[in-house]
Amino acid sequence: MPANLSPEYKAAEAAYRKAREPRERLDLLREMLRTIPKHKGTERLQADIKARIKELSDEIDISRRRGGHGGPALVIRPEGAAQIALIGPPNSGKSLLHARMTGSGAHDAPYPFTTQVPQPGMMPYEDIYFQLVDLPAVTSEHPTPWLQGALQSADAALLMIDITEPTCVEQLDDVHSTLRTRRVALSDRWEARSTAPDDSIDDGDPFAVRLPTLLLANKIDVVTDIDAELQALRELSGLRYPTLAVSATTGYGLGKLGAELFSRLRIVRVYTKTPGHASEKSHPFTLRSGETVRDVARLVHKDLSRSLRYARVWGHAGFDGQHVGPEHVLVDRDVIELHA
Ligand SMILES: Nc1nc2c(ncn2[C@@H]2O[C@H](COP(=O)(O)OP(=O)(O)OP(=O)(O)O)[C@@H](O)[C@H]2O)c(=O)[nH]1
Ligand SMILES: [Mg+2]
Repeated sequence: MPANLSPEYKAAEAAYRKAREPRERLDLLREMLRTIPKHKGTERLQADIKARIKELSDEIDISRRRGGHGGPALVIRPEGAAQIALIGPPNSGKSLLHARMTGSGAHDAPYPFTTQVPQPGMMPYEDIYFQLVDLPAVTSEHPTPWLQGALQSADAALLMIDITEPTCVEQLDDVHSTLRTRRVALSDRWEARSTAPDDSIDDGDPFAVRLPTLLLANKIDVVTDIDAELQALRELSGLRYPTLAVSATTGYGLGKLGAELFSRLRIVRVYTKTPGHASEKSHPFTLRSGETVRDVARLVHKDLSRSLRYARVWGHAGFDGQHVGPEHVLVDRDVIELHA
């Protein structure tokens, strides 16, 4: 991390790291370029920012043009409680899983490189949705230039492998090294995303992507001794990702996927109500653990987060309509009434 970065620049960079919407990210990149102190020590970072601005505006442009002509987009706008990227070697079953969990009709086929563009779909879990994004295979044989851009908005990854594939460990190595060249790191740690402005994770590289990852050992329907197979995979690969044994064909293990994502991402559902009315019980806002009344207000409307005075909360933590301030931390299933 270059020395002497101004507080203004650091704030822009922190906002960029937090932002998920492609257009908002582009604005924040421009803000970073505007505020970065222009001296020798920041030349590399300035060049990186310029390159990223170019890349992202191209991506947005291509998406717009393809979208405009009925074609698919390369940058997927996040929707639902979290955006989850489906990644893995060719032919591992990503598209079949996607089709099964989202009803997307994603095309699967018994040969590699079937999927060429990202395909979003919504996977229901209780009263919320996760957005699953099906992606082309990750492999050094057939690199996808826009992959890093597509992964920048993801909250987590499902790393899907075909456990019956004899070269599965080599495939995993290849996935990791291919991602590394794109500055994408998969992580077995799911701790909360940091929002501290001067937190220098990723060695100060604002463009590195770090995705908490759940390994899906797929095609388990073909395996006789599941435990032995998973154990062998762990020993041979040395990987420590949390793992689910699944079958995209039979559905085995997939009933656990939603709950797994919900708890690992520490999703918090909050229901809003207007004074004198029952709460809107079917459409929660989704937050992450640690977020506050003000964060809900921001989701309802940008202006509301500024004019917010207090909220009343009903919930499981013993709250029964108590008044709380904007910085009050909410828990899952809280019902709140916002007062501006
Ligand atoms: N037996 C079995 N076959 C599966 C399972 N999941 C997927 N398949 C088959 O594996 C093949 C590849 O599935 P896809 O979903 O196209 O795989 P993909 O990972 O999307 O492949 P690419 O898009 O080419 O990277 C298809 O013939 C699927 O029917 C599974 O759980 N069990
Ligand atoms: Mg596919």
